[in-house]
Amino acid sequence: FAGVKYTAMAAALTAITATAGSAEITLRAASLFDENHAYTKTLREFERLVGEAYGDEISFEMHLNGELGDESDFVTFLQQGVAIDYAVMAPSNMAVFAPSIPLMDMPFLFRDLDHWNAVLSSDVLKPLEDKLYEAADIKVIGYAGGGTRNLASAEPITNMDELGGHKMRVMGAPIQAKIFSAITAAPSAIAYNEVYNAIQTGVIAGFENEAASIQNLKFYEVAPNITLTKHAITVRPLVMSGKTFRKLPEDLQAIVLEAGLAAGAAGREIESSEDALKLQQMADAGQITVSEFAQRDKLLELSIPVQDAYAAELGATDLLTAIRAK
Ligand code: MAV
Repeated sequence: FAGVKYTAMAAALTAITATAGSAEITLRAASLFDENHAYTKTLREFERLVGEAYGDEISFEMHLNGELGDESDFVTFLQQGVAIDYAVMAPSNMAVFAPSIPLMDMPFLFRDLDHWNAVLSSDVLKPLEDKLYEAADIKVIGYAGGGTRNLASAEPITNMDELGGHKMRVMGAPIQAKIFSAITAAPSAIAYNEVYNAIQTGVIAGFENEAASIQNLKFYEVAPNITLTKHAITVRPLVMSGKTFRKLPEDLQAIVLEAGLAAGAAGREIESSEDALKLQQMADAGQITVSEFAQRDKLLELSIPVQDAYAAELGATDLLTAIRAK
């Protein structure tokens, strides 16, 4: 991995290049996935919209398939203003730089897709965006996401008994580990690009993820049991490095903000509308076995006090109340 980072850093030195006769500004993005994933489609839509509005003086580069590492690498790049200029990111993978940002994707935050939609089409998350910009110099320019996260495991996990002590990977934010501990699992934070191997070698027994990513990265090969805990509907900010954003001409900044909102909305539409279909495709192909979780209400009951305590610790109790009230 050190090699990857070194190359990425070197590439960064050629960041915004000016060459007579060619595009003057190059914006670089990274995706964990190939062209079929909703995140990559979101990023492509952003390219299309910005390109259309700004013309020939801009070009784009995209690093696919996790070529530049995973989101914990991307967030460092964005914070430092090197290697990439924008990406779609899980808030829980930005916790190192902004401890409050994972509030927007903590498990059991949204009741359903309508609630999630109401939150994302309001400005209730703005205080968290401001904190991210202040603490990490990363600017939210739109929101993608819309996948429902479920448990994926080597063996079936269908009730509280089977969940007790279940060794599973969670994202790096402490609130993720706290909630999965509260629901009695045994979580550990492992880098996303090590999850497949960790399950294959038995270091962990499973993880949790949404259909689009399970399908794109073939996680079903090692974790074919999907339990419909439906514990999260993903909120995935489309973010730009503040260092990049401030260097852009003003007219381009306005275009970027508008394109970010629109590309995010398009991405949400794609991922949320394809979610059930992707689960079905994997089930039909014999790649996964889908089970209900017998006591989902219990999971919710165990999680709420942990959410409350986290919000209180951040001084964000009013914000959590406002999100719940949407
Ligand atoms: C899924 O691939 C996405 O939600 C992505 O944004 C996350 O980083 C990843 O899961 C993860 O669990 O880290």
